[in-house]
Amino acid sequence: MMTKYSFFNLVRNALGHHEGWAPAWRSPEPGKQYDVVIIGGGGHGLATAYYLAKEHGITNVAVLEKGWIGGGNTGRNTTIVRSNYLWDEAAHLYEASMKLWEGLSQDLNFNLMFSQRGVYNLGHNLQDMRDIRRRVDANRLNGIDGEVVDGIELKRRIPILNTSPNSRYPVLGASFQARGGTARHDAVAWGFARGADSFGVDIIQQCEVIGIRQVNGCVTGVETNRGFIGAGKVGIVVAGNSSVLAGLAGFRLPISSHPLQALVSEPLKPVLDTVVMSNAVHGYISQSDKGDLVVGAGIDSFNGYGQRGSFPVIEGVLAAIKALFPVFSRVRMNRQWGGIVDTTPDACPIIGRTPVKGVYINCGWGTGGFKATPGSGYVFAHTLAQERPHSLNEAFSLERFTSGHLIDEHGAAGVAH
Ligand code: FAD
Ligand code: PYC
Repeated sequence: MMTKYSFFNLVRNALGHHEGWAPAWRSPEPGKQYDVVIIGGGGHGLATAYYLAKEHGITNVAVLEKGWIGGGNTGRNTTIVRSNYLWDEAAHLYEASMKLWEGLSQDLNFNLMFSQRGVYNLGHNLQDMRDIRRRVDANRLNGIDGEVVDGIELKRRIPILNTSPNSRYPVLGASFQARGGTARHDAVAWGFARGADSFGVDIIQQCEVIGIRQVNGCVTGVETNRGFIGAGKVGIVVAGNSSVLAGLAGFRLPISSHPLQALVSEPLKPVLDTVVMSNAVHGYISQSDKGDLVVGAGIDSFNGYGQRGSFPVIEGVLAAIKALFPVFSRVRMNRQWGGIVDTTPDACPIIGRTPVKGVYINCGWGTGGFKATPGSGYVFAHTLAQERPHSLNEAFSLERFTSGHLIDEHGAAGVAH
């Protein structure tokens, strides 16, 4: 809620005095010992800290971030939120997250600009349409909204979409999730950071974890570039850097790290009021509230930790978007960047304990974890606090890669990999 002080401060600053803003969270020096240390100040790590404090009363917590909060994939993604996954385990997890999104701005008292403008996943051939029908039916059985839209109706709803049968990528129809949409990514990091800080969580930026100390197979803390920090439990939430951190702790993960790129255009007048994705052409597009076209690509196929990708991928995605939306052919792109995504063999996350006692991991969200940010934090906080998984993340253990209980969500992943 806006206080009298913050209201007058807002007016004062709006009139030109850009000073006197109270910081939204503290910048404390690292403490000596915490009940829980979260490694990684992205949305998932910050959400975990927030729910640890809010839902479990665990506030002696530090979030350690090697750069700045939200500077990883959280601040680099194309912000698409949806919950239309095929299998029950994934559908339940992403839908729980969707329900949290629906009340999150109010819960955090922070405007996340969550906009349920709907998400279309295009079908380009008969097999795509059969898969779309199957996924929408499965979603509806799980109580998740979904609709199959044919080509004629699609053209009516999105007149600028090229549905000509002679186009390079003929469009036969799409799935549509009306409750899907977008949110402001930085605000998600900032909202969770402010919320966690208000409960007493220490958010420590410029603090890189360079070692995980253990005694007799049990974690005792982390080595950082700012010294040793003791911890009863450690949660690793570092997305593309997960294999590096697992290596420091002495175990291996079935993760491949790849660059994933995105671009934004110059701002345009409102022209596209929904989100359009095509897994087959490796491209997706929405228009931000500022007017920029937000365009994303498929992964670069090589592995790496550099937050940039290669030019042919940019060329490929822009050619695809131009074929789907000829009206954008003369739009100029303003910026391009890359993040590093942590992909697993079944395109599903890993959330749970590790071979090191007291060390827990939350990773493998790959190309699609932004939408899961609140749900992921919620279930990971439960797992850390209760030392056992929440029913929603039980199926997402690391052990599934040895037991064979995989959850193949390649079809519902927004970006093929
Ligand atoms: P991050 O935000 O990457 O946070 C991890 C943090 O850990 C980083 O800030 C990093 O600096 C820190 N860290 C790493 N190593 C250390 C260390 N040793 N010590 C301390 N800190 C460390 N998902 C969707 O659902 N919808 C989308 O539209 C979408 N589009 C995407 C587009 C692009 C271009 C990219 C790159 C990703 C996209 N994603 C999307 C995926 C999504 O961004 C991620 O799955 C999600 O943001 C991961 O959040 P996170 O908090 O786990 O990771
Ligand atoms: O998972 O919806 C998704 C997505 C969109 C763009 C990248 N990932």
